[in-house]
Amino acid sequence: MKKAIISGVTGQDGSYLAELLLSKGYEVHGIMRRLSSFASARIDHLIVGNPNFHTYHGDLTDSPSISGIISEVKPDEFYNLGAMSHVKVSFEVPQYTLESNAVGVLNVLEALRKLSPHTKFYQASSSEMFGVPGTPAPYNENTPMIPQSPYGLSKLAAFHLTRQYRDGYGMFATTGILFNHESPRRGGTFVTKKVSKAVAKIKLGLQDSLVLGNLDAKRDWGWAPEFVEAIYLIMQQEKPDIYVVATGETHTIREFVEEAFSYVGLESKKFVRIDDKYKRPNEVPLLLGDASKIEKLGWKPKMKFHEIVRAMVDYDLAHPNEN
Ligand code: NAP
Ligand code: G4F
Repeated sequence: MKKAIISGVTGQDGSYLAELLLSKGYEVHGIMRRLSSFASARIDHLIVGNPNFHTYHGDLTDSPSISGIISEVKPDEFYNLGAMSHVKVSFEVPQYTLESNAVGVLNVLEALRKLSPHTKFYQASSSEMFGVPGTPAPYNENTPMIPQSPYGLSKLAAFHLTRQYRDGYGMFATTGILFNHESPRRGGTFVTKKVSKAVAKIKLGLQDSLVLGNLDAKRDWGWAPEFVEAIYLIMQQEKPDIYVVATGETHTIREFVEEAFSYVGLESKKFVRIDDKYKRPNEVPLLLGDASKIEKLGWKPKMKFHEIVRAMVDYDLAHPNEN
């Protein structure tokens, strides 16, 4: 039985990846942070009565906790999905963002090198590492990266640390540069979930308006369960490498908002207000990915933009009071 550690197992991707690995017969070890309130809603169904699923308290910024789990489990695969993943928040907590997303990755790589060098390592890289206005799109593995946020910078540092451990120590340290991917499990402060939840609540008479920031930015939005299949595929390759994972289609935030409102028969302009407090000091105006490299391995996105919007709104209509 293969053993995998997932950092960030309580997050959107971590929960889907845990399900995928368990379905493939893995023993899955998830790292969770201790918080003052419960944060395990996405994995509660896995924790109860599942002999192959184990959780540990740990934090990427706490090196002893990470090396302790690695030396105990000696996993075949380590999926590093844990991160302070909110771009706007990273401007407010830049030091912590770099500590968890960059130094945290160093902590994992060093622990693997010393304690479990046979372990394959996956780093969750991000399309937010791109971002120079005017760069010709679509972006691929060779597009220059000049990040526009502390989050993007932290992910670029981690991307290069992964490369250095691959090249310098010969470790299986691989990475996917994932463009935005969404699902009903998306955190409520990301724009898609904020919109789908608000549209559902407005439709049900539980909310009367939706306040947003920049509606002009464009994002390449995919479906999270499909994107974790790409993560798994990247880890199963013979050699570590770099892969862009994207749909190759881009839409403005405004289009997402209009699609969601019109799906429930409402006009967005009656409910949406703009407040600068949701805008960022620096914005990435356009994200559009070219996933032809991973598509050669057999991965292809299936869910279309309007299906993603509708699936998220449908879920929130059925669960309006869920966080
Ligand atoms: P998410 O829902 O925000 O989940 C992030 C996870 O990381 C949560 O489990 C969180 O724990 C954990 N975490 C945060 N700080 C940590 C720390 N210091 N130590 C250990 N764990 C920590 O993010 P996601 O959407 O699943 O994304 C997964 C990964 O892919 C992240 O690294 C993200 O940056 C990256 N990524 C995401 C996208 C996307 O569109 N979703 C695109 C490209 C890259 P708590 O539950 O305790 O907060
Ligand atoms: O949903 P967002 O917060 O996602 P963003 O910044 O693109 O980052 C996500 O995708 C990255 C991959 O490219 C990941 F690495 C990262 O971890 C995260 O998952 O914002 C999307 C767009 C931005 O242009 C933002 O300015 O929506 C715009 N926006 C407009 N109003 C808003 C809002 N974003 C948020 N979060 N909240 C708003 O009210």
